[in-house]
Amino acid sequence: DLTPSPDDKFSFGLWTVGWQGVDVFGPASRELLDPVEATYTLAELGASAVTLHDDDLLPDEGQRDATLERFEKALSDTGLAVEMVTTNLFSHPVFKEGALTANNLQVRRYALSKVLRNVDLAASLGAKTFVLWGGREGAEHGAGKDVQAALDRYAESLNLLCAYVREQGYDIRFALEPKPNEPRGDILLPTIGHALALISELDEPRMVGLNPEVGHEEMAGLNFAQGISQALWHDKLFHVDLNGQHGPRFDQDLRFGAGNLRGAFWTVDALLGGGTTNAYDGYIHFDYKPPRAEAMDGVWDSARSCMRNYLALRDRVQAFRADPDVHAALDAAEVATLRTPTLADGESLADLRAATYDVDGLARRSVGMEALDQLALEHLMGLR
Ligand code: GLT
Ligand code: MN
Ligand code: MN
Ligand code: MN
Repeated sequence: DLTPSPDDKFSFGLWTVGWQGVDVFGPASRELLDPVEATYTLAELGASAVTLHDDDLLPDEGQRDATLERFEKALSDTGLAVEMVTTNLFSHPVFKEGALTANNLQVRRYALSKVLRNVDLAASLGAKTFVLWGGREGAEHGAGKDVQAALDRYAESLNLLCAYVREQGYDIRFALEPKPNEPRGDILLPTIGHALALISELDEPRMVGLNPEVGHEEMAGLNFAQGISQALWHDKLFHVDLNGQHGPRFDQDLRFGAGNLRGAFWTVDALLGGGTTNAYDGYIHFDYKPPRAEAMDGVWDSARSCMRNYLALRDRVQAFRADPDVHAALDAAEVATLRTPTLADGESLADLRAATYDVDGLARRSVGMEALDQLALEHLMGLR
């Protein structure tokens, strides 16, 4: 059944369907979408939650209370949750040279104050995840950015934010979203791996995890399914941004399933645990941009398709994992054998060194990977 249900925990950024199509070459191609209207429509389509930047919902300080009241009514009318909140630290020209890691001290202080205010909003809306995407944290030039100082300031901000959340008693964790480039020429924390390494240097690493985005890792030529599997292994997959991308080029933010469809199959498999019991249990969050050429009908079609494609792929992945031929192929490929420690209990390295190995026979052995992968493709193509 490809109809979204609350158990599927589908979630959309208000900025996704709300994107007006402004790009580097032209102005908006669509009217402004009222975020409260968007919330009602997303609920009708089958979403369980929405996410937002401060500025998506509350661009106008004078309207703040009135808009919040309308939005909270929409949440209670629809039963939708706000599961994640994030801060716009990239649109306003004040952030043109960075936000939390800008060279300018006043900009950094302003950025941190904007985040703090938004953490309070997140707590009041019940969001448990707070995303930080540092699109403007980076550089186009060499000497203009002291990268080591910038990382000190990134860590400082995160440490202050964690301490603040703890002091306030908020039930919130932070999730860093890596991206290699765009809008900055080179962004700090460009990949999952870079972000994981920074987290391990923080005062309270347990409060900070990741919000990886499919397209961002693929822009860097990386395998998203492998990346989020490593994040799961570190217990750091706090959240996810699903979308589509055609290889290394500008950030396309296609609807989920478009672009690298085979990658999307393995992404869903990885979220479900990739044959292990360590699965992702958060919201299935879509962060995409309805193409600029579409009118509003196309916007809602693309939102529907994100969920439909996820459900279709989940169905294919589950059929693949349940197929007895796949089980046999997994055995032939010795996939489960990798779970056996290399040195057995009670053995010493001397035992391992003293053993004899049939090196030529091992070099000639079958690995069965093509047969296994073909089964996956056949499930993906609907041949099985
Ligand atoms: C922006 C960016 C996304 C981030 C959002 C969170 S904003 O649209 O392109 O990838 O997830 O700040
Ligand atoms: Mn994103
Ligand atoms: Mn993106
Ligand atoms: Mn995006």
